[in-house]
Amino acid sequence: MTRHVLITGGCGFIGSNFVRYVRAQRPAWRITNIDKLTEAGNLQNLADVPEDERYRFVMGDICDAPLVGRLIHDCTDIVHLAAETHVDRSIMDARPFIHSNVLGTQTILDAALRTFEARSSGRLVFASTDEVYGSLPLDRPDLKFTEDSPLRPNNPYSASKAAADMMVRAYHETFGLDCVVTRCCNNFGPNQFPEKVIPLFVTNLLEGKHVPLYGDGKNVRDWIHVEDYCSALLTMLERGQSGATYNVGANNERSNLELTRELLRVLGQGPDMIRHVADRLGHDRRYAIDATKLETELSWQATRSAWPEALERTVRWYQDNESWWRAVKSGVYKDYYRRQYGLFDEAEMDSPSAR
Ligand code: NAD
Ligand code: TDX
Repeated sequence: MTRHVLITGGCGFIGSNFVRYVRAQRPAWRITNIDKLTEAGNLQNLADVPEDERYRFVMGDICDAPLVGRLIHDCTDIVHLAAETHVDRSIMDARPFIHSNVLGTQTILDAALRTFEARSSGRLVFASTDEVYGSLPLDRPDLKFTEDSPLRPNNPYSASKAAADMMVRAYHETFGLDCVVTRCCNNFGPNQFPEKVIPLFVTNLLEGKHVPLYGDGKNVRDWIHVEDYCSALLTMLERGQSGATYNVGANNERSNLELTRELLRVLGQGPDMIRHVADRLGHDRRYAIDATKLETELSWQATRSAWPEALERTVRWYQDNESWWRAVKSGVYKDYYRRQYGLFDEAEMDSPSAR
């Protein structure tokens, strides 16, 4: 049977790259993409993907149980990426994070359970994050997160992802639902919403603006190119062990100051463009991923993440796609969607009769 994958959050950064990746790698597969088109979700990210028998877009909220049930009924598998994803926003208001990340995941799990159990087939791949492990100290470079590290989320975003991650585990353990959990490090690449550090800094520099570096700039992140994460997602969908959790990383740790200096170098600008600003509350010091399990059990390798090439390619993408990020930054697409579709009222979504 031809696979028909439900991708949630397919209009976001990773989702849109994954839609394109699956279409290129598995041309026979069908894809349905459900996305609510939040600030980070953008139909322009898939402007080059026509809707046809291989690809369908549905604007909707993953908390809408009847809609999600209908969509899953038509699908063979789910890659669940939809989420509120920006840590700073979660510090300002945690509620949407509980709605989409926790309630949304539970809605997907219940619908998957009903449909896949009745059919005795169907897999759910869930994008958790390395942030669920909390933070590592800067003075212990020997330490990395393994799949057995305790979950110690430190901000509302990572706490909501940890809750969802544990719900996925519980549905596997309790009901035997075929699930795979992936915990990946920081992604970079094309079509990333410019509230995340790399596209924010690159586009600010292209606009002649300063870049706001939080705190002392010594916080460390582990960077993977989004195409490598897409290949990991596909690998886990096809060959991951049911019930397993896999870390995904590319051994590419950099402090934020090192990252900023690298971006300034690529764009030919000087350190005077850095503005040291107040630190993020509860700012995790260091993330570092040990991806040995995925590499050895599933023979997966990161092949597109090495710096400086991968970072230079990414900067070039933003240079070549100025109209995309200028429109995103000015909110032009949001006005378009508001006219075209009408915006969802969160309260309405809690009601099963909403649709
Ligand atoms: P993103 O913010 O760019 O995209 C998220 C997408 O989900 C958007 O298109 C948004 O409209 C959609 N969405 C949000 N709430 C929804 C809802 N209730 N119903 C339907 N759609 C909804 O995020 P991203 O960076 O592409 O991340 C995708 C997934 O990967 C997330 O689950 C995130 O937690 C995880 N992840 C991201 C990274 C990273 O570095 N970007 C690293 C590890 C894990
Ligand atoms: O303006 C900024 N200045 C700054 O110094 C921003 C936006 C960020 N930073 C720092 C904070 C972090 O140490 O850069 C680092 C990266 O920040 P983000 O891009 O916000 O990513 P992070 O908080 O590390 O979380 C990301 O990786 C894990 C994604 O946003 C999550 O969705 C993913 O789960």
